[in-house]
Amino acid sequence: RKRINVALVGNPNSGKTSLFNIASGSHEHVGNYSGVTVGAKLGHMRYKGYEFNIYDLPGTYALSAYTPEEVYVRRQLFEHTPDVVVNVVTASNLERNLYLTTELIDINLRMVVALNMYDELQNDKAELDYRLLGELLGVPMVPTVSKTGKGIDELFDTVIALYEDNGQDTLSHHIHINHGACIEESVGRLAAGMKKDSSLANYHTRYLALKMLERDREVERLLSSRAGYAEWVGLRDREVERIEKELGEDIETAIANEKYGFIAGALKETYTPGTHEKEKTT
Ligand code: GDP
Ligand code: MG
Ligand code: K
Repeated sequence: RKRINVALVGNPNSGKTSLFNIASGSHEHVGNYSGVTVGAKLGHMRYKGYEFNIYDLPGTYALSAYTPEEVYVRRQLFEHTPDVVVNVVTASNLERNLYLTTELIDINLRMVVALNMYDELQNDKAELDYRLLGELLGVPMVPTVSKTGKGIDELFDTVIALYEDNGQDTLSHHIHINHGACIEESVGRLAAGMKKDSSLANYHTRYLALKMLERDREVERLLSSRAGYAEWVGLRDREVERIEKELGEDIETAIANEKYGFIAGALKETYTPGTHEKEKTT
């Protein structure tokens, strides 16, 4: 029996625990509550001859290293690399939820997006060409309703397909979120140096370069023992200065804005707001 490790990653209240419960037959508490210790719940499921270990990770809006949740989720993704990440997003609030998706794309893990609360999107008469959105982001997308179990089979069919798709990547195509010429130039320069370091062969250097630009403490710690570190820090400082001067905003804002711009562009092509949002804007 093949065992597939699946990590549920998503914003708070996107329906991760509901999905976890319905898939694994668990009865974890669902809904708004805070103050619980940061940790993962492990559940099990059997489906189509596979054994799934499902990890319900804490909710996060991003993968920077600011909150305990963010640090925890990142460590889980890097140190216990799941076979497949299920990014649970709220389909009725894509603009915000897809930010985390772009950060997950930067890490370059095998991933499927569960477009959860799809019932709310449909009730609102909004329209989403999720196949095209998935193509634009390079990630397969499956509509789900965790409360009722709708779409869960399709979701795990996709998990299996991704798992079995060893190296062929016919379902996903590993796009890079384009952060604009100014930032991409710096990413390229930093990544080029890191690529020469064979001890980083298992890492996605593009991601490390991006996080170096953001002055990410966890990535700095990871790189600090490498021979090239002092050189990379020097290069990073010069590149950050150049970017901030050119774009007129601080580096983190600049990178976040490019991500939001990418999302807005993709949604413009694929999403038609429903009655609720139209009322709001007229
Ligand atoms: P988590 O914070 O990501 O673990 O989210 P929860 O599983 O706790 O769900 C948050 C709230 O959304 C709960 O009230 C759920 O009942 C509700 N919910 C979860 N999935 C769906 C869904 O697909 N559709 C709808 N309408 N509500 C959902
Ligand atoms: Mg939860
Ligand atoms: K919750």
